Amino acid sequence: MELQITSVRAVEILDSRSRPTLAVTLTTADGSTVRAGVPSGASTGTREAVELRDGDPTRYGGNGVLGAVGHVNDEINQALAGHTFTDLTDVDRVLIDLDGTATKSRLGANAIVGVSMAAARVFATAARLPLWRYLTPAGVQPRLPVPHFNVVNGGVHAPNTLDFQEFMIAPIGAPGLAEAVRAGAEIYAALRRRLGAAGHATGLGDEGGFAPDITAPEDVLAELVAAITDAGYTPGRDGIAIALDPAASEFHRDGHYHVAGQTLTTDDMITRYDEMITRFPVWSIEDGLAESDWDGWARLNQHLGHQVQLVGDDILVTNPAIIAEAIDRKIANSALIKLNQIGTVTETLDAMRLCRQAGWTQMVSHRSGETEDTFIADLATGTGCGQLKTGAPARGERVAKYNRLMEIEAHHRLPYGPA
Ligand code: 2PG
Ligand code: MG
Repeated sequence: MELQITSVRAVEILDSRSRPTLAVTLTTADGSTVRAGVPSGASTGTREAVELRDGDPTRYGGNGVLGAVGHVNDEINQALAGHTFTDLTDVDRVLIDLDGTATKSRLGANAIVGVSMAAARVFATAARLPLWRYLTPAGVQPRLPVPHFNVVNGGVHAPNTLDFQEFMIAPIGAPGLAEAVRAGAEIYAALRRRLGAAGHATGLGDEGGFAPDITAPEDVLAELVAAITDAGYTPGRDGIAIALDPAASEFHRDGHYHVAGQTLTTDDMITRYDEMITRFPVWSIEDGLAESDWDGWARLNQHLGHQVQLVGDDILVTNPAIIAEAIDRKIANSALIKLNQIGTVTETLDAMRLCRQAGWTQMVSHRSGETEDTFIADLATGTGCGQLKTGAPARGERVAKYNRLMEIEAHHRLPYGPA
């Protein structure tokens, strides 16, 4: 299919944390106009593609993105407008070459990923396909992903005493997506009642989960199991499982892990996780160790990889080269997938293909700073990876993605569940 781009434009908008980000609009000669909103993380991996910020202290505390917006409107628009493309990979290739750096630091990964997402949308529109269908690789069965609802927030996502960043509930045993969303919302309501009754604040963290002043991760896990039961569901892989994202790089200092007032070694952490998965229905642990602790990750995977999913986020940053090395060194069995960590849709799909070929699972993910864009719901469905995390079943920018999944399910007959 041939498609002529006529213009690419960006404007500065706000994300869900009130920080500037980009909205990109792309138009084609046949009259299509599509839009993409760019997400932004807080607990970022050091090897992520570079998010370009202005650093001008007189605007948004230095967080403005007018430079990145300017790159879209000038250089990127000049490189794409008036040109004909046959494929998304051609557009992404132009973007990567135009930037010319390994980390997309010149034009900004935030500028590039917005254009790449918009380009994917416009190719889907031209092919008269839903976005998820356009993103489906040859030979892959699309499926509706298990939503991972982040119902308790800590770490850098909430101003509370909790060191672990994310506690998620995953309705693996639900009969379908809409029933999974219902379970998530009902358990979220049950958890609010429990926390309120125990005298905890029920204000929300960045991803819409509650942010109580609980310190020990095990105490949160006990509350989750109780809330699942209160809401009438069964804790466990046949019903509602639990997933963790401790985001351990954030509490790793001087070679040690600092959790709930304790100073722990890598092997102490592995023992702690071992005890947690014995006591609680935890099926997935993301960033259980720090991104610098590759040897620790290998031991963790050796010890627990046959029992739980061990997801690399900060350590892998959706980067195909790093994922290839991680597969080789057997340091995990799953990758978190975030478009803006690598900066183009094509490279994101490459990362997911590598995982599939190695027998690794994948979980598509939002960022803690989000827009109302629902691209990742289609990405998770189209690639058939079976897992999506996009916050609590609350707050518009999170709910938009879950709502998109419910609409896809209502209009298409697709399987549900982990791949
Ligand atoms: C994570 C993400 C998303 P952030 O660590 O997995 O939940 O957080 O976007 O802040 O990196
Ligand atoms: Mg993470």
